Amino acid sequence: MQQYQDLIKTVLETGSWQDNRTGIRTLSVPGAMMRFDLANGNFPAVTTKKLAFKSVIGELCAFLRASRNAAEFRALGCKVWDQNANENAQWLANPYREGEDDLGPVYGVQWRQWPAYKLLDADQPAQIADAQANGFTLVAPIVEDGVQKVLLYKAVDQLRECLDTIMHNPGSRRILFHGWNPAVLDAVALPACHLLYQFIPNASTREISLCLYVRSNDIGLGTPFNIAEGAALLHLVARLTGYTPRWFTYFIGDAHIYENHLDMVEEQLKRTPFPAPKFVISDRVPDYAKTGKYEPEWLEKIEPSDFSLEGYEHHAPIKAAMAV
Ligand code: THF
Repeated sequence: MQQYQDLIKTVLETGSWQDNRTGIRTLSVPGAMMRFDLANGNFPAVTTKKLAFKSVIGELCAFLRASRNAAEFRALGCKVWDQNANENAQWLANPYREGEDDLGPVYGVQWRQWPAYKLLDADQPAQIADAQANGFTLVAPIVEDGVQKVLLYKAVDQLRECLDTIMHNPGSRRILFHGWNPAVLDAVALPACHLLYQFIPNASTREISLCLYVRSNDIGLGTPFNIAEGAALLHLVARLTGYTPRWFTYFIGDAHIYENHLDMVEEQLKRTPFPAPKFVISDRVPDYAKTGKYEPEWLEKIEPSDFSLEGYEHHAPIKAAMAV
Protein backbone atom coordinates (compact mmCIF):
# COMPACT_ATOMS: atom_id res chain seq x y z
CA MET A 1 0.00 0.00 0.00
CA GLN A 2 2.17 2.76 -1.33
CA GLN A 3 -0.49 5.37 -0.63
CA TYR A 4 -0.26 4.79 3.11
CA GLN A 5 3.52 5.25 2.96
CA ASP A 6 2.98 8.50 1.02
CA LEU A 7 0.46 9.74 3.58
CA ILE A 8 2.92 9.11 6.42
CA LYS A 9 5.63 11.00 4.49
CA THR A 10 3.33 13.94 3.79
CA VAL A 11 2.42 14.30 7.45
CA LEU A 12 6.04 13.96 8.63
CA GLU A 13 7.25 16.50 6.05
CA THR A 14 4.44 19.06 6.11
CA GLY A 15 2.53 18.51 9.38
CA SER A 16 2.26 20.97 12.27
CA TRP A 17 2.22 20.11 15.96
CA GLN A 18 -1.19 20.28 17.56
CA ASP A 19 -2.64 19.78 21.05
CA ASN A 20 -5.86 17.79 21.48
CA ARG A 21 -8.25 16.13 23.96
CA THR A 22 -5.89 13.22 24.71
CA GLY A 23 -2.91 15.18 26.06
CA ILE A 24 -0.57 13.47 23.56
CA ARG A 25 0.19 15.96 20.81
CA THR A 26 0.01 15.13 17.12
CA LEU A 27 1.70 16.09 13.87
CA SER A 28 -1.32 17.06 11.80
CA VAL A 29 -2.26 17.88 8.23
CA PRO A 30 -5.67 19.37 7.38
CA GLY A 31 -7.07 17.28 4.54
CA ALA A 32 -5.80 14.13 2.80
CA MET A 33 -7.14 11.61 0.29
CA MET A 34 -6.33 8.07 -0.85
CA ARG A 35 -7.96 6.10 -3.64
CA PHE A 36 -7.81 2.31 -3.88
CA ASP A 37 -8.77 0.12 -6.83
CA LEU A 38 -10.49 -2.98 -5.44
CA ALA A 39 -10.77 -4.70 -8.84
CA ASN A 40 -9.97 -8.45 -8.88
CA GLY A 41 -10.58 -8.83 -5.15
CA ASN A 42 -7.67 -6.51 -4.27
CA PHE A 43 -7.79 -5.51 -0.64
CA PRO A 44 -6.04 -2.40 0.76
CA ALA A 45 -4.40 -4.05 3.78
CA VAL A 46 -1.39 -2.29 5.25
CA THR A 47 1.65 -4.54 4.68
CA THR A 48 4.44 -2.58 6.40
CA LYS A 49 3.13 -3.98 9.69
CA LYS A 50 0.63 -6.71 10.43
CA LEU A 51 -2.99 -5.58 10.09
CA ALA A 52 -5.19 -6.89 12.95
CA PHE A 53 -7.63 -8.23 10.34
CA LYS A 54 -9.74 -10.32 12.74
CA SER A 55 -10.18 -7.32 14.98
CA VAL A 56 -11.21 -5.12 12.02
CA ILE A 57 -13.80 -7.66 10.91
CA GLY A 58 -15.09 -8.11 14.48
CA GLU A 59 -15.62 -4.36 14.70
CA LEU A 60 -17.46 -4.30 11.38
CA CYS A 61 -19.76 -7.16 12.46
CA ALA A 62 -20.52 -5.33 15.73
CA PHE A 63 -21.35 -2.14 13.82
CA LEU A 64 -23.61 -4.07 11.44
CA ARG A 65 -25.48 -5.40 14.48
CA ALA A 66 -25.91 -1.90 15.91
CA SER A 67 -23.89 -2.79 19.00
CA ARG A 68 -23.21 -0.17 21.70
CA ASN A 69 -21.35 -2.35 24.17
CA ALA A 70 -17.61 -3.14 24.22
CA ALA A 71 -18.34 -6.66 25.52
CA GLU A 72 -20.20 -7.42 22.28
CA PHE A 73 -17.24 -6.10 20.26
CA ARG A 74 -14.93 -8.38 22.30
CA ALA A 75 -17.21 -11.38 21.73
CA LEU A 76 -16.83 -10.77 17.97
CA GLY A 77 -13.02 -10.59 18.26
CA CYS A 78 -12.43 -6.85 18.64
CA LYS A 79 -10.85 -5.39 21.77
CA VAL A 80 -10.16 -1.88 20.53
CA TRP A 81 -13.26 -0.34 22.17
CA ASP A 82 -12.46 -1.40 25.76
CA GLN A 83 -10.42 1.68 26.60
CA ASN A 84 -12.92 4.16 25.17
CA ALA A 85 -15.71 2.41 27.12
CA ASN A 86 -13.97 2.05 30.46
CA GLU A 87 -10.90 4.32 30.74
CA ASN A 88 -11.95 7.78 29.59
CA ALA A 89 -12.63 9.87 32.73
CA GLN A 90 -15.07 12.17 30.94
CA TRP A 91 -17.14 9.28 29.66
CA LEU A 92 -17.05 7.50 33.04
CA ALA A 93 -18.69 10.59 34.57
CA ASN A 94 -21.27 10.95 31.78
CA PRO A 95 -24.86 10.31 33.01
CA TYR A 96 -25.70 8.68 29.66
CA ARG A 97 -23.16 5.90 30.22
CA GLU A 98 -25.16 2.78 31.09
CA GLY A 99 -22.56 0.88 33.11
CA GLU A 100 -19.49 -1.22 32.39
CA ASP A 101 -18.54 -1.52 28.69
CA ASP A 102 -21.27 0.82 27.49
CA LEU A 103 -20.28 3.11 24.61
CA GLY A 104 -23.58 4.87 24.05
CA PRO A 105 -25.29 4.96 20.63
CA VAL A 106 -22.05 4.81 18.57
CA TYR A 107 -21.55 4.05 14.86
CA GLY A 108 -23.74 1.00 14.24
CA VAL A 109 -26.66 2.41 16.21
CA GLN A 110 -26.66 5.43 13.89
CA TRP A 111 -26.10 3.24 10.79
CA ARG A 112 -29.00 0.91 11.58
CA GLN A 113 -31.25 2.76 14.06
CA TRP A 114 -30.79 6.52 13.56
CA PRO A 115 -33.41 8.02 15.89
CA ALA A 116 -35.75 10.23 13.84
CA TYR A 117 -38.58 12.33 15.24
CA LYS A 118 -41.35 14.37 13.62
CA LEU A 119 -43.46 16.90 15.46
CA LEU A 120 -46.54 17.45 13.28
CA ASP A 121 -49.62 19.62 13.70
CA ALA A 122 -52.58 17.49 14.74
CA ASP A 123 -54.67 19.19 12.04
CA GLN A 124 -52.40 17.85 9.27
CA PRO A 125 -53.82 14.30 8.98
CA ALA A 126 -52.29 13.77 5.52
CA GLN A 127 -48.80 14.44 6.88
CA ILE A 128 -49.40 12.17 9.86
CA ALA A 129 -50.73 9.39 7.63
CA ASP A 130 -47.75 9.73 5.27
CA ALA A 131 -45.28 9.54 8.16
CA GLN A 132 -47.04 6.45 9.53
CA ALA A 133 -47.01 4.83 6.08
CA ASN A 134 -43.24 5.41 6.11
CA GLY A 135 -42.71 3.61 9.40
CA PHE A 136 -43.10 6.40 11.96
CA THR A 137 -45.11 5.46 15.04
CA LEU A 138 -47.11 7.79 17.22
CA VAL A 139 -45.32 8.53 20.49
CA ALA A 140 -47.52 11.14 22.17
CA PRO A 141 -49.81 14.10 21.65
CA ILE A 142 -48.13 17.35 22.64
CA VAL A 143 -49.37 20.90 23.12
CA GLU A 144 -46.85 23.48 21.91
CA ASP A 145 -47.74 27.20 22.26
CA GLY A 146 -51.40 26.23 22.53
CA VAL A 147 -51.27 24.20 19.28
CA GLN A 148 -52.15 20.49 19.32
CA LYS A 149 -49.31 18.42 17.88
CA VAL A 150 -48.30 14.79 17.64
CA LEU A 151 -44.81 13.38 18.16
CA LEU A 152 -43.80 10.49 15.91
CA TYR A 153 -40.68 8.30 16.04
CA LYS A 154 -38.81 6.00 13.69
CA ALA A 155 -35.47 4.20 13.96
CA VAL A 156 -34.03 4.70 10.46
CA ASP A 157 -32.01 1.79 9.08
CA GLN A 158 -29.82 3.98 6.87
CA LEU A 159 -27.61 1.13 5.69
CA ARG A 160 -30.54 -1.10 4.71
CA GLU A 161 -32.05 1.83 2.82
CA CYS A 162 -28.74 2.22 0.93
CA LEU A 163 -28.92 -1.41 -0.19
CA ASP A 164 -32.58 -1.05 -1.20
CA THR A 165 -31.70 2.00 -3.30
CA ILE A 166 -28.73 0.23 -4.92
CA MET A 167 -31.20 -2.50 -5.93
CA HIS A 168 -34.05 -0.29 -7.10
CA ASN A 169 -32.53 3.03 -8.14
CA PRO A 170 -28.80 2.61 -8.80
CA GLY A 171 -28.59 5.95 -10.63
CA SER A 172 -29.33 7.75 -7.36
CA ARG A 173 -26.60 10.06 -6.08
CA ARG A 174 -28.10 9.96 -2.61
CA ILE A 175 -27.03 6.47 -1.54
CA LEU A 176 -25.31 7.40 1.68
CA PHE A 177 -25.42 6.93 5.40
CA HIS A 178 -24.20 9.26 8.12
CA GLY A 179 -22.74 8.52 11.53
CA TRP A 180 -22.70 12.11 12.83
CA ASN A 181 -25.91 12.69 14.74
CA PRO A 182 -25.81 16.04 16.58
CA ALA A 183 -28.64 14.86 18.85
CA VAL A 184 -26.49 12.16 20.47
CA LEU A 185 -23.02 13.75 20.62
CA ASP A 186 -23.45 14.32 24.37
CA ALA A 187 -24.35 10.68 24.95
CA VAL A 188 -21.54 8.71 23.24
CA ALA A 189 -18.10 7.59 24.42
CA LEU A 190 -16.60 9.07 21.24
CA PRO A 191 -18.28 10.98 18.40
CA ALA A 192 -17.93 9.12 15.09
CA CYS A 193 -14.57 9.50 13.31
CA HIS A 194 -15.49 7.76 10.02
CA LEU A 195 -18.83 9.32 9.44
CA LEU A 196 -20.04 9.66 5.87
CA TYR A 197 -20.32 6.67 3.55
CA GLN A 198 -21.56 7.14 -0.02
CA PHE A 199 -22.05 4.20 -2.37
CA ILE A 200 -21.86 4.86 -6.09
CA PRO A 201 -23.11 1.93 -8.16
CA ASN A 202 -22.89 1.95 -11.93
CA ALA A 203 -25.66 -0.07 -13.53
CA SER A 204 -23.88 -0.34 -16.90
CA THR A 205 -20.46 -1.52 -15.69
CA ARG A 206 -22.03 -3.35 -12.70
CA GLU A 207 -19.26 -1.86 -10.55
CA ILE A 208 -19.84 -0.22 -7.21
CA SER A 209 -17.59 2.34 -5.51
CA LEU A 210 -17.48 3.88 -2.06
CA CYS A 211 -16.47 7.35 -0.90
CA LEU A 212 -15.76 7.54 2.82
CA TYR A 213 -15.16 10.72 4.81
CA VAL A 214 -13.25 10.47 8.10
CA ARG A 215 -13.26 13.70 10.16
CA SER A 216 -10.23 12.78 12.26
CA ASN A 217 -7.82 9.91 11.70
CA ASP A 218 -5.04 8.46 13.82
CA ILE A 219 -2.66 7.42 11.02
CA GLY A 220 -0.68 4.99 13.17
CA LEU A 221 -3.62 2.95 14.47
CA GLY A 222 -6.97 4.08 13.09
CA THR A 223 -6.17 4.60 9.40
CA PRO A 224 -5.13 1.01 8.50
CA PHE A 225 -8.09 -0.25 10.53
CA ASN A 226 -10.66 2.08 9.00
CA ILE A 227 -9.41 1.58 5.42
CA ALA A 228 -9.74 -2.19 5.82
CA GLU A 229 -13.16 -1.86 7.38
CA GLY A 230 -14.52 0.39 4.63
CA ALA A 231 -13.15 -1.90 1.93
CA ALA A 232 -14.69 -4.96 3.64
CA LEU A 233 -18.05 -3.19 3.85
CA LEU A 234 -17.90 -2.32 0.14
CA HIS A 235 -17.10 -5.95 -0.70
CA LEU A 236 -20.06 -7.13 1.42
CA VAL A 237 -22.53 -4.63 -0.02
CA ALA A 238 -21.36 -5.53 -3.53
CA ARG A 239 -21.92 -9.24 -2.84
CA LEU A 240 -25.45 -8.70 -1.52
CA THR A 241 -26.48 -6.45 -4.41
CA GLY A 242 -24.74 -8.15 -7.35
CA TYR A 243 -22.04 -5.58 -8.10
CA THR A 244 -18.25 -5.78 -8.39
CA PRO A 245 -16.31 -3.60 -5.91
CA ARG A 246 -14.21 -0.99 -7.69
CA TRP A 247 -13.02 2.40 -6.35
CA PHE A 248 -12.68 3.06 -2.65
CA THR A 249 -11.88 6.72 -2.04
CA TYR A 250 -10.90 7.66 1.48
CA PHE A 251 -11.03 11.31 2.54
CA ILE A 252 -9.53 12.49 5.83
CA GLY A 253 -10.25 15.80 7.58
CA ASP A 254 -7.63 16.05 10.36
CA ALA A 255 -4.91 13.55 9.38
CA HIS A 256 -2.51 13.10 12.28
CA ILE A 257 0.30 11.05 13.76
CA TYR A 258 0.54 10.89 17.55
CA GLU A 259 3.93 11.83 18.95
CA ASN A 260 4.33 8.40 20.58
CA HIS A 261 3.74 6.70 17.19
CA LEU A 262 6.61 8.43 15.37
CA ASP A 263 9.02 5.49 15.88
CA MET A 264 6.43 3.10 14.50
CA VAL A 265 5.69 5.05 11.31
CA GLU A 266 9.38 5.77 10.70
CA GLU A 267 10.09 2.04 10.98
CA GLN A 268 7.29 1.42 8.48
CA LEU A 269 8.84 3.87 6.01
CA LYS A 270 12.01 1.71 6.01
CA ARG A 271 9.96 -1.32 4.94
CA THR A 272 8.95 -2.06 1.33
CA PRO A 273 5.21 -2.69 0.88
CA PHE A 274 4.08 -6.11 -0.40
CA PRO A 275 1.44 -6.56 -3.13
CA ALA A 276 -2.20 -6.35 -1.96
CA PRO A 277 -3.85 -9.56 -0.70
CA LYS A 278 -7.25 -10.78 -1.94
CA PHE A 279 -10.42 -10.45 0.06
CA VAL A 280 -12.59 -13.56 0.32
CA ILE A 281 -16.20 -13.81 1.52
CA SER A 282 -17.34 -17.34 2.41
CA ASP A 283 -19.72 -19.22 0.11
CA ARG A 284 -22.27 -19.20 2.94
CA VAL A 285 -22.99 -15.54 2.12
CA PRO A 286 -25.37 -15.36 -0.87
CA ASP A 287 -24.02 -13.77 -4.04
CA TYR A 288 -26.89 -11.86 -5.63
CA ALA A 289 -25.13 -11.98 -9.01
CA LYS A 290 -25.47 -15.80 -8.86
CA THR A 291 -28.73 -16.37 -6.95
CA GLY A 292 -30.78 -13.41 -8.21
CA LYS A 293 -32.30 -13.34 -4.72
CA TYR A 294 -31.96 -10.12 -2.69
CA GLU A 295 -31.16 -11.02 0.94
CA PRO A 296 -30.17 -7.86 2.82
CA GLU A 297 -30.73 -9.53 6.21
CA TRP A 298 -27.20 -10.92 5.74
CA LEU A 299 -25.99 -7.52 6.94
CA GLU A 300 -26.85 -8.73 10.45
CA LYS A 301 -26.31 -12.46 9.91
CA ILE A 302 -22.71 -12.09 8.82
CA GLU A 303 -20.10 -13.68 11.16
CA PRO A 304 -16.42 -12.72 11.49
CA SER A 305 -15.49 -16.15 10.08
CA ASP A 306 -17.23 -15.23 6.79
CA PHE A 307 -14.33 -12.93 5.88
CA SER A 308 -10.70 -13.82 5.19
CA LEU A 309 -7.59 -12.65 3.36
CA GLU A 310 -5.75 -14.74 0.81
CA GLY A 311 -2.04 -14.26 0.18
CA TYR A 312 -1.56 -11.61 2.85
CA GLU A 313 2.20 -10.95 2.99
CA HIS A 314 3.23 -8.46 5.65
CA HIS A 315 6.13 -7.23 7.73
CA ALA A 316 6.38 -7.89 11.49
CA PRO A 317 3.62 -6.55 13.76
CA ILE A 318 4.33 -3.30 15.65
CA LYS A 319 2.58 -2.56 18.93
CA ALA A 320 1.55 0.99 19.78
CA ALA A 321 -0.52 2.57 22.53
CA MET A 322 -3.88 4.17 21.75
CA ALA A 323 -4.41 7.72 23.01
CA VAL A 324 -7.59 7.82 25.12
N1 THF B 1 -8.78 6.60 19.44
C1 THF B 1 -7.54 6.80 18.97
N2 THF B 1 -6.66 7.49 19.69
N3 THF B 1 -7.16 6.31 17.77
C2 THF B 1 -8.01 5.61 16.99
O1 THF B 1 -7.64 5.17 15.89
C3 THF B 1 -9.32 5.37 17.46
N4 THF B 1 -10.28 4.69 16.72
C4 THF B 1 -11.36 4.04 17.43
C5 THF B 1 -11.76 4.85 18.55
N5 THF B 1 -10.90 5.65 19.19
C6 THF B 1 -9.68 5.89 18.70
C7 THF B 1 -10.86 2.73 17.94
N6 THF B 1 -10.16 2.03 16.92
C8 THF B 1 -6.54 0.14 17.51
C9 THF B 1 -7.21 0.03 16.31
C10 THF B 1 -8.40 0.71 16.12
C11 THF B 1 -8.92 1.48 17.13
C12 THF B 1 -8.25 1.62 18.31
C13 THF B 1 -7.06 0.94 18.51
C14 THF B 1 -5.29 -0.64 17.77
O2 THF B 1 -4.73 -0.59 18.84
N7 THF B 1 -4.83 -1.43 16.84
C15 THF B 1 -3.67 -2.26 17.00
C16 THF B 1 -4.01 -3.61 17.60
C17 THF B 1 -5.38 -4.08 17.37
C18 THF B 1 -5.66 -5.47 17.92
O3 THF B 1 -4.73 -6.25 18.14
O4 THF B 1 -6.84 -5.79 18.08
C19 THF B 1 -3.04 -2.44 15.64
O5 THF B 1 -1.86 -2.78 15.59
O6 THF B 1 -3.72 -2.19 14.63
C20 THF B 1 -10.39 4.82 15.28
O7 THF B 1 -11.35 4.11 14.66
